[in-house]
Amino acid sequence: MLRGGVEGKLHGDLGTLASAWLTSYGEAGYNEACDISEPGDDTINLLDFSVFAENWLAEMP
Ligand SMILES: [Ca+2]
Repeated sequence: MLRGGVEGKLHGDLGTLASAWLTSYGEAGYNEACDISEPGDDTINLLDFSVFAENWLAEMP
């Protein structure tokens, strides 16, 4: 599975994260681009939201 860094992933798209929320690899709705926690764990959960929120706040002016 490809794993990029956080850069370029989920750029401020909360809806994308929400639609994949609490899914795991292979499940309907799973979106690998949302697995942004490091290391990735093939599940979209609070760890990913935490990374997302940090990036989101970091981008605010
Ligand atoms: Ca994850």
